[in-house]
Order: sequence, then structure tokens, then C-alpha cells
Amino acid sequence: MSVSELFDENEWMPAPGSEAYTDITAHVSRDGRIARIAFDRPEVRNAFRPHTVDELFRALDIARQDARIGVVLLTGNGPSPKDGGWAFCSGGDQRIRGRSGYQYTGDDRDPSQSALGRLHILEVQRLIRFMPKVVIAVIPGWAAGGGHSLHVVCDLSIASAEHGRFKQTDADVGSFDAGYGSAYFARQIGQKFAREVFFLAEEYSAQRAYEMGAVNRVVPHAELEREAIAMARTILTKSPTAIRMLKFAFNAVDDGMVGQQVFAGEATRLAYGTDEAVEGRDSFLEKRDPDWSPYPWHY
Ligand code: S0N
Repeated sequence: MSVSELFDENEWMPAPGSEAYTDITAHVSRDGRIARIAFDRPEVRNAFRPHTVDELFRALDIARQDARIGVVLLTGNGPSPKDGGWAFCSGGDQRIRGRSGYQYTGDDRDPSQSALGRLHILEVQRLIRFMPKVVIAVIPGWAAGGGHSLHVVCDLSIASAEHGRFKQTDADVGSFDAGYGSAYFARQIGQKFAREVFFLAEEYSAQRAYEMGAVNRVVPHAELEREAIAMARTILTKSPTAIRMLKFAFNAVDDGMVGQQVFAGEATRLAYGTDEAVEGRDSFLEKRDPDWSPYPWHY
């Protein structure tokens, strides 16, 4: 059985280790260059529990470390077997929210951790933010609460015209993403719209989200994944170094010293490739003074 009605089996093969996942699915395109990672709890609008977040982090990190992969599609499988509803993600599973975060429950319970609440979806947000690949939110239905925040932190968003729905429910349920989910969202669409989305917690169609500047493209539902793959394939025609440096440049202005660190790390990696840096290393290893004479003070 297909993992989702929008899933094209001709495009994908299972990602390494994905057989073990229960709450997500993970696939790699047949040429190995695109990852498709999907929430797989459609009966609860793809809400995440701690175990879901553990799997999501693992799958994203595997994609991050695969040097062939340049683009990650993050989506939600569907429709719901209960009522046919579609979702990208509806945020934290409210049934297992405790006083110190979300609890491990049932078959995913780790006895050593079961009493500890988690809010480690923020670690996933940072992984998406700092991975040197383009992450596209592919939104077939609801993006609500922490699911809304996840689409905000993705580099690009593409939504289903018919079923794409946006709602920031945090303040309805006594919750607040005071980081990327809100403050960075305001950078994206402006303070007035962002405050409206959070303070009123109304429902927005994909078209309205597009008009506010919250999503890049709205496409017919049946075309959603095909269009997302086409976007990914266009990105894959570009220079990986240029895309990486651009992503970190876009981030740096909002990420403070950490943004500078990430951008500077990539600059250092580029510098290592120069003869000048090689001379610095070799002079140390050969116990001699470096000869910088071939390298000009650029102006
Ligand atoms: C998504 C909504 C709007 C969809 O409405 P719709 O289509 O009418 O469907 P429903 O009948 O409501 O739902 C179908 C079934 O799915 C269950 N369900 C839906 N969402 C959840 C959920 N989040 N948790 C548990 N179950 C869920 C419904 O209960 C229903 O089940 P049955 O059939 O058994 O009745 C609508 O469903 C909705 O509003 N959902 C809740 C959205 C929400 O409030 N999410 C939580 C927000 N908070 C977070 O996500 C916290 C995590 C986070 O990212 C964070 C991180 C750091 C700091 C702060 C935060 C933060 O945001 O708090």
C-alpha cells in the first residue's frame, strides 16, 4: 500500500534505516539526490509525539550527512483514514502534553525517561535551519501550531490549493513558540500579519497564506509532490557551494553569533581549499616560516 495518496512510487526508494520508523516515513529519490520525509500519523492530523520527533531528527540528520542529497522535502502523509482530512502537521500531540513538556507514552516509552517531558521539536527546527541543504515544506493540508512553526523554519513552502490550511493555534492551547515560529515568522511576512496570525488564531487558506508572503507556491492538490520535486530538481542544477553559502547568508542576519559561526565555518572550509592555507599548514608541519609572498593583500 502506498504511504500517501500523493506519493509516487516510481520516484522514491526507502531511505536507509527507514523500516524501523513508526511515526514517519523516509524515502530517497531513485537518483539519491532528494529526500522525502513525511509525518505518518494522519489520524491525528500528523501531530507529533516525542517518539515522532526522535525519528524526524534521525531521518533529517541522515539526509544532512548524505553528500549526494541536496534537497529535503518535508511533508505529511494522508489522507486520514478516519475522515479523509489532509495535514502537513498539527504540532505537538496535545493528548500527551504534561507539565514539563510532551511525555513518552505506550510502546515508545523509555523507562529511564518516561517522567521527563520533552520539547525537542526545537532541535528539529535548528537542524532544518542549519543543515547545508534546502528544506522544502510540502503542505498537503493543515499546518497548525508547532506544524505551522515547522513550515516557517523551512527554506521554502509549497501548498495544496484545495486542502492547504494554516492556523497558529498556540495561544488557543496555552502554548507559544517564541522563537522562529513567531519572531522569525514576523521577519518573513511583517509584524502586523504575524501578530494577527498568532493573536486571532484564525484559519487561512493556502491562497491567503501566499498573499501574505508565507508560502512560495500554491498548486493543485494532485500536482503537489510533482511540483515540489520539480522545484528540488531546479535547485539541484545549481552550485552546491553557492546554495549553501546563500542559505547561511540569509540566516546569518537573524541568527546572531551562531549565524556568523555557521557562515564563517563554511568560509573557513572554502579557505582551506586555497594554496595560501595549504602553505600555512605545510609550513607548520615542515617546521619552517610560512612564505606568504605569492599571496596578495587583495583590494
Ligand atoms: C489542525 C486542526 C485545525 C484540524 O481541524 P479539523 O480538520 O477540524 O480536525 P480535528 O477533528 O480537529 O482533528 C482530527 C483528529 O485529529 C486530532 N488532532 C488534531 N490535532 C491534534 C494534536 N495537535 N494533538 C492531538 N490530536 C490532534 C483531533 O483530536 C481529532 O481526533 P479525533 O478524531 O479522535 O477526535 C485541529 O485539529 C487543531 O486545532 N489541532 C490542534 C493544533 C494545536 O493546538 N497544536 C498544538 C500547538 N502547540 C504545539 O504544537 C507545541 C509544539 C511546538 O512547536 C513548540 C515548540 C517550542 C515552543 C513552543 C511550541 C509551541 O508551539 O507551543
